[in-house]
This record gives sequence, structure tokens and C-alpha cells, in this order.
Amino acid sequence: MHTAEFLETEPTEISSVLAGGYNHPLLRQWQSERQLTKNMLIFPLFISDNPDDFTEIDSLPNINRIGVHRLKDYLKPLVAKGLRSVILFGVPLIPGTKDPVGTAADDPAGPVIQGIKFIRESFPELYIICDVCLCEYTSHGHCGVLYDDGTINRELSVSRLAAVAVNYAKAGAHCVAPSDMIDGRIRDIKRGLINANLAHKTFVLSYAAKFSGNLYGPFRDAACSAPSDGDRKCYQLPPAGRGLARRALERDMSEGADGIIVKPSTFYLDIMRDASEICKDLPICAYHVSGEYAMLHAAAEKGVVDLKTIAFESHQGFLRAGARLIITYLAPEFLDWLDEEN
Ligand code: PB1
Repeated sequence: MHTAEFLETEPTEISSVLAGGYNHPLLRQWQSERQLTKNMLIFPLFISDNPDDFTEIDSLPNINRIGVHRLKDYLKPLVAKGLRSVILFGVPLIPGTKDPVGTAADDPAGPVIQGIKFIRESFPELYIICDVCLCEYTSHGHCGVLYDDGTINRELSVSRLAAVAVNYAKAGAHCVAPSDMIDGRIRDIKRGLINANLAHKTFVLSYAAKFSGNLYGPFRDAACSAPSDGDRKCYQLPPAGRGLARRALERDMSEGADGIIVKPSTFYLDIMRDASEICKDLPICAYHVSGEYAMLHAAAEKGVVDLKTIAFESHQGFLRAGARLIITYLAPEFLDWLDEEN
């Protein structure tokens, strides 16, 4: 065909041809602004007060409640594969441990502080984040201290949470992550760390945009932390509340947060994008919560999705929305999958 004929018959505009930019596997990697790497992954650990515990959690496939004596065998292969960070949740199972103010949260002999000390000693290269909340330790199961009418006593709650955060940092936690969502706790925690001369070496990772909803059930099974009555709708954000989330992001950043968590993740990518813009100078962390994780497993068991494929698709979405870190129960699988990919 002569050039003239070719030009006259060619129907496609030059600018409409995109396929040449992604027709090869390597090109498809080049098209991603940020690729999933092992050092982004933060793996949740449920540490119970039974030191020899190793209990499966029916609603949370492949995740266990672990006692401090079992941590070494559990973490050694994961650290060898490149796990860099864990987030600790304490699970006090001994009857009578829980009380209205969550005294057990920072019990020096309790699971979190014992876990911090063990991990610091046995895996000094592992970065330790401690979730800071009272719900696992209160008799009523709420995330703060309550008034007699059952509503959150903000002042008592944030002072208690600040004390817990400081005690975790004193025990050796690198990072504290307050998940309670009670107004003003970031300021009190930061002030407490400053007064304890620990602020310069403790990262405050705020769950600034955390929504109430139906995606935390398996976690509550694992941590035995469901509220004994009522719900968390008066201190976790309403799922439709984008404006509230934007205001909470601004507030927590101004109160001294060093990083931000958006939680849940899959259905909140718009909030993650907001966070990456409002808090553009802070690391944004996506939390792929227990309900989202369990849904992927359930769909994979039904043959609706392939677990590895949907795991990458969902977690790439968090990166696309602006996250740099991901708290994920799939961390062990990703440590293997990322090796296979490279
Ligand atoms: O994986 C998950 O579901 C995370 C649950 C999350 C932990 N930070 C909480 C959700 C809840 O029970 O309301 C715990 C709140 N302190």
C-alpha cells in the first residue's frame, strides 16, 4: 500500500493509540506510580495473656491468637522473608482482667508490653507499632472511659489513652497508633510523649479517618473486643461523612500526628485520596481490615475470585489512592508473592 493510500485509509487518530504503552508485563509495572514492596507491609499480631496460646480464629482465616512464648517460631520465618513491621493488639483472656477504664491495657505484665519487650529483644530489626485503644481491655468493650449514661467521657478517655501510649513507648514501642477515634487524643498523646522525653523517637500514627461500619467483626472475634451494648457510631465516623473525615485529617495533623491511617480501605479510596492531598507531607497508611480480608477469602473459597490476583488488585488500589503503607492480614502471603513476582 502506498503511503498516500495508507494515510487516507487509516481510521485511527494517532493520539487514540494507548495499547502500545501497556502491552507487555514490564510496561504494566512501569504504568504504576508506586509498586507494592515488602517494606510497606505491616502485619497485625493478636497477642494473648496466655503465653503458650496459639489459637485459630474461625472468622479470620490463617490468623491466630498468639502467646508470647510462641512468637519466636511464628515471626522467625516471616522476618526471614522480609517482614519489616508488625502492629500489636493485646487480648486479655484471663477472667476478671477487664474493668471500666481498661487498666490491663498497659499492665507491665500484660500481653502488649511483654510482647514489645520480647520482640525488641528477639527481632531488633522489626519495627513495632502498638495499637492504642481501650476496647480490648474495658468491661464494657468501648474504646474509651464512659459517663454513667454510657457516652464517652472525652477528658478521662484521652488522658487514659495518652498514659497507655507513653507506657508502650517506654516499654520500647517504636510507634503508637491510637485507634479509638476520640476527639483530641492525638494532642494529649503527643504532649505525653514530649513530657516523657520520648516524642523524638516515637512515631504517632493516627487512625484519623476511621469509619464505623460492618467490617470489623472478625477482629472483634479475635480480640474479644465487641462493645457489650450499643455501638461505636458516636465516636467512629459515619461512612457517608467525607467532610468529617477531611476535618479529622486536618485536626490530627495539626495535633502532631506523624502519619495517618485510613480505615477501612476498599470502600474508602476517596478518603485515602483526600488524605494524600490534605496530609500530603505525611505517610498515609491503608488498613485492610478484618472484614475486607475475610470477604476476599470467602470469595476465593467460592471460586468467585483468585486470592492472589484480587489481593494485588485491592492493595494496588490503596497505593493508587495515595497510601505508602498497608496494614494487612495478607502480609505473610505477600512476602511470598512478591518474591514470585520478581
Ligand atoms: O482489622 C480490623 O477489623 C481492625 C479493627 C480495629 C483495630 N484498630 C478496631 C475496630 C473496632 O472494633 O471498632 C478496634 C478499635 N479500637
